[in-house]
Amino acid sequence: MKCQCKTSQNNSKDINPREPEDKTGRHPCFSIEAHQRYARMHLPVAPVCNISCNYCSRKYDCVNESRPGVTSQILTPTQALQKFMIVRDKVENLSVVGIAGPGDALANWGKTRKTLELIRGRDPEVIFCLSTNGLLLPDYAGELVELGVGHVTVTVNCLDPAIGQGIYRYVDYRGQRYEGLAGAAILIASQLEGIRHLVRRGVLVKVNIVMIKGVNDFHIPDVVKRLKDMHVFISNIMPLIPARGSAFENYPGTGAKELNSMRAACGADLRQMYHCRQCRADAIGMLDNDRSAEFRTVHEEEGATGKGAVCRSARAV
Ligand code: CLF
Ligand code: SF4
Repeated sequence: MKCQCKTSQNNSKDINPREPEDKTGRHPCFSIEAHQRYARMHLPVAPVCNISCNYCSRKYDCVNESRPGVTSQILTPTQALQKFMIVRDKVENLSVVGIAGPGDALANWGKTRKTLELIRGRDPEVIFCLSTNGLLLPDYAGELVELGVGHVTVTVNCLDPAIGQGIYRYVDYRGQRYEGLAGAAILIASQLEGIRHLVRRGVLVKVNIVMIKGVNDFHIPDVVKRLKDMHVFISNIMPLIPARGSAFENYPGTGAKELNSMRAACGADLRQMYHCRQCRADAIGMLDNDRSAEFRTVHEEEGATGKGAVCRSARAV
């Protein structure tokens, strides 16, 4: 999906992304206007995942590819802070720090929390954002609020475990692995409970939905209606990218036309995101101008996991 915007980093000279104003107005994913003015950075501190989505594949990184969830390196919280300080100095319109994998932010809670604490200690204004599959949201929603995470994305592909069993291979929960209906039911119940908790506490919630032809596409309008009733802020219906090596590798991808017509139909119920770029777990910059390559060597020289770290593809941030 090629962006048509004519924006560049240069139009950021007159803004201070760290001024305390309307935070959502400075969040490039939650606000269409903000995506033309502000930058975000992802810190890849969360390598592990606690579920297995059929559209996800663990691949080694390739410097030539830019796929969702992929990262060139995994950072420790201390390295993440160092990278943030470097990027903050160089990307003057940086407004958001997000944790978006390459696994699940909450499945790596110790590292995620430490990273947020370290950064907050150095920057009281930067907006915190986080994406998760939602399995552990009921456990950590309260702490997220206390840490000042005001924007959270949860990937909710369906509300019906019968559909979910075709999307999730397994769910690891409280020390046990669940497959099929049981796993999907646990995941969906956790997602909904977690979203309710966040909304009650004033967190803006975005829901990502991966549109998979013949699997959940017919069900998406019902999902969006339910999200509206739960006061979710925006939904982001994303195309399936059939990742090599994933269970869905031979499934048809979702075309732009059918994707946008689904978004338009669902737009009658809930605000829709049209400008998602399905970015990497180490993305840096404006959504249409990824600058992660500029900063990639920063920690490779200092002993971070480096190239070859486990990464995920086709994930839904
Ligand atoms: Fe990152 Fe996601 Fe926060 Fe944005 S991305 S954690 S909400 S700061 Fe944005 Fe990237 Fe799309 Fe995600 S364009 S994949 S929606
Ligand atoms: Fe985990 Fe995300 Fe991969 Fe799903 S897509 S298995 S939530 S890393």
